[in-house]
Amino acid sequence: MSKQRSDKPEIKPFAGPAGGWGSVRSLAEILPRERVTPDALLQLARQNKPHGFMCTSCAWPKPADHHPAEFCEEGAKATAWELTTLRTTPEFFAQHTLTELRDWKDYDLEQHGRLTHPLRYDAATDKYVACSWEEAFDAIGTALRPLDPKSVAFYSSGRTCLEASYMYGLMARMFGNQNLPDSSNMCHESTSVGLKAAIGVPVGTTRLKDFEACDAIFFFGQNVGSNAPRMLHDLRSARKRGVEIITFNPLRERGLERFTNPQSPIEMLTGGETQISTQYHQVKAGGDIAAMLGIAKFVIEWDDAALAVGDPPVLDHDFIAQHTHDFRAFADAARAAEWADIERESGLERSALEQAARVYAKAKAVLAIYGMGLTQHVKGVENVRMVVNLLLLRGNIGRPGAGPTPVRGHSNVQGQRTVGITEKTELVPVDRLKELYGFDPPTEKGLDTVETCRGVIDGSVKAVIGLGGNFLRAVPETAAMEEAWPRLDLSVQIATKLNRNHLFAGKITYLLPCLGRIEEDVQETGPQAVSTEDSTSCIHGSRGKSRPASPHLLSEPRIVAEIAKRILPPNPRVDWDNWVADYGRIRDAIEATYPAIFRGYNKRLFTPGGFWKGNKAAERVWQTPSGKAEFLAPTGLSATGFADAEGRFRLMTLRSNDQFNTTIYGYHDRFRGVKGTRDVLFINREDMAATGVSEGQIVALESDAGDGKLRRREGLIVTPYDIPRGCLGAYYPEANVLMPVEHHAEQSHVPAAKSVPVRIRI
Ligand SMILES: Nc1nc2c(c(=O)[nH]1)N[C@H]1C(S)=C(S)[C@@H](COP(=O)(O)OP(=O)(O)OC[C@H]3O[C@@H](n4cnc5c(=O)[nH]c(N)nc54)[C@H](O)[C@@H]3O)O[C@H]1N2
Ligand SMILES: Nc1nc2c(c(=O)[nH]1)N[C@H]1C(S)=C(S)[C@@H](COP(=O)(O)OP(=O)(O)OC[C@H]3O[C@@H](n4cnc5c(=O)[nH]c(N)nc54)[C@H](O)[C@@H]3O)O[C@H]1N2
Ligand SMILES: [Mo]
Repeated sequence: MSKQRSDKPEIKPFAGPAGGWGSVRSLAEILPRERVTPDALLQLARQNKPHGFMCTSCAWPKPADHHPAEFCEEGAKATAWELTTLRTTPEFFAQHTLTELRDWKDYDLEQHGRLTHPLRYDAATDKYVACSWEEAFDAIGTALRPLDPKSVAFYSSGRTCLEASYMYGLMARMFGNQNLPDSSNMCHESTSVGLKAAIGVPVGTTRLKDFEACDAIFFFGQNVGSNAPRMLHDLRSARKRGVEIITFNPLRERGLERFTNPQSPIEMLTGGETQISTQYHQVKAGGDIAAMLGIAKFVIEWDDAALAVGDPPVLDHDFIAQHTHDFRAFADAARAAEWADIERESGLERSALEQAARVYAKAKAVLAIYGMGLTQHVKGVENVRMVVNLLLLRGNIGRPGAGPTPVRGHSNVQGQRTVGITEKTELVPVDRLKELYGFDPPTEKGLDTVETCRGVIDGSVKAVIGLGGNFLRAVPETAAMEEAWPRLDLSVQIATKLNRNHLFAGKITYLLPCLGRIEEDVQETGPQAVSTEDSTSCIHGSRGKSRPASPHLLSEPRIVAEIAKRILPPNPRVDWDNWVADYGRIRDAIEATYPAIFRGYNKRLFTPGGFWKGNKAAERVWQTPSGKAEFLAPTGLSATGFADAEGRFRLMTLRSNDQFNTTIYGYHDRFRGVKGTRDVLFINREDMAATGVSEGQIVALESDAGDGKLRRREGLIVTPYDIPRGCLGAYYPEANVLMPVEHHAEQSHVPAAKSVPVRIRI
């Protein structure tokens, strides 16, 4: 029996600002729903502060001079979600088969509360049953040892701390593979690939202090009000200084329009609010290459004209000559681009792009902030390269207030890549690992997320271990993946709450419950701290103090160590137990592996604001083959990777304001005015008329990938919305069934979740 929501769906425009009383009311709903104890309120006061714990929600940096309450609505929801007093116990599993639970919604599964015991799947009864940790680890070891290492994938989600991530990557390599797919593969991998090729580092070059030095911000495809709300404070202060914020987003996201600071009594009481964007351009999904090329075209042609008459140049020619490569090819491509093509592909008028270009040409220091709206396209890497092209034109990298600022997702997703969670050999200090641990690390490229999906479907992947996350729900092609999953020899999931991935068993299946980051983690030498890296490469210590949800939980480092001991031959140079007894020793090992980044790691662990790992591009040292920052002329104007056709739409799969990825906190997407349902199809009114559908009508979507496979999502409520023609919006992860595995970014393999070709079926 599927559980039902009590709320009746209600969809109507929301007039309020981001933040403000809406965020306070939302908290007043969430805290009682999670039935938290007063301890949770104490924990909230420790959130994102030195010696406190680092929020489990987004990766936005934590300032050294923190506010009294250094958390946002979403961060508080994440904390309450972990500290809930609700529990999912063996008694629960005795009452429900997995077949039955597969009819439950994502919300109902997680809302049932924290997992309390290690569990083994029993095929005879189709139920999970409690087991001992020893039994689980021994069985996992017995199942893994005989397998070809190449057929095993070690997935991880970006929340896992640096310590557990380092051990996990090392375990995989000692086992004999680099099959380390992670959530980053679905997220900012286009950044890691694009920025590395363009400026020699895989991460953004800016820090919080750059918000104080910029005079313009270009903002592409990131929904700050829902997904990184603490940044609203930085944007608000920038606006108060008169900084122009030029936004490109198909949707008018409320956080990008206006914000009332919930921490300012005056703003709260007077209804004061800050306008965030000074220009708002509703670019078509996949239209950013065209939009950025249009801006570049203006700036380059103004420069041509200025030089012709001896006026001061518009471009930074000294910077371009000294620091960049291939400018000419890019500039020629911009000059040659036709306005008709730019307007058609971006969905924006030339005059609108001219307005944006004027701001760019005038600004002395420009930040370019972006998120999934750029990375999750077939041309996602080119989107990122276009951001760099634009910045390079006026030397906007490597000086105060300027630079690319990708907004990372999970709280330690960037850090995982730093400490070896990667399928790519060139990102790993292979010689150092060999020297430290006396083994030959594999050099054959491992499987990323898309390749793991292919492998699960074609049967070449035989075992998947999941360190956090909800792999089966977050990936594309969810129907085929769910069908293939039971063919796995082994499925092991390490998690805090029950999710849909856990409802699909392999031949041998274990569900292992772990401590969350906010909980006290006591090992042999006493309470332990862990660490994470934020979006701006600052590394923070984090100490959990809350009482664990169950006495049977183990920490992630401990679980990894126990599996490692069962699958690897003894190695005197890696004493897993010794590491787990004192996480400071894991940090010493990380420092020994990456001495330049982690110098004095344990000593600097609780530096207010985190300690910075450094960034060569920020110093204008370009670690690229040419030794310079690379311009790249785009190969086309559209990022979608497919042609437009009659009746074919570009579907953007979106997050609501009431979810963290596949974790659904509730059914209230406040900023978009949707309450009580997630079965929404956002569509332009003119497209409704053209398709012959009416408001409130229930329709289906079918994928239109042209590969002959039927992929269908039923039951969507037609919802007229301010969205460019030809584009649709629906919520992730429910829409993932429509995404072909092969519809991914070239080079980075990020599933192209922001322009999925679909048709409406009535
Ligand atoms: N509360 C909360 N916080 C989160 C998350 C969460 O689910 N909930 N998830 C975390 C994670 S892992 C990540 S990666 C980040 C995700 O945070 P975001 O990067 O904000 O990702 P999305 O919510 O998918 O939204 C992308 C935005 O891009 C816009 N967009 C879509 N297509 C295009 C396009 O072609 N061009 C442009 N210019 N814009 C486009 C959409 O309208 C939307 O506003 O947030 C992190 N923080
Ligand atoms: N269509 C579409 N698909 C997408 C996206 C999109 O925009 N559109 N976004 C992509 C992106 S950016 C990302 S990052 C991925 C997200 O993919 P994942 O990172 O795999 O998914 P999450 O939903 O973040 O994982 C939630 C689960 O993590 C577990 N968990 C929570 N806290 C802990 C903990 O402390 N330890 C452990 N071990 N487990 C914990 C809980 O059991 C919870 O159910 O999805 C991607 N998929
Ligand atoms: Mo993400």
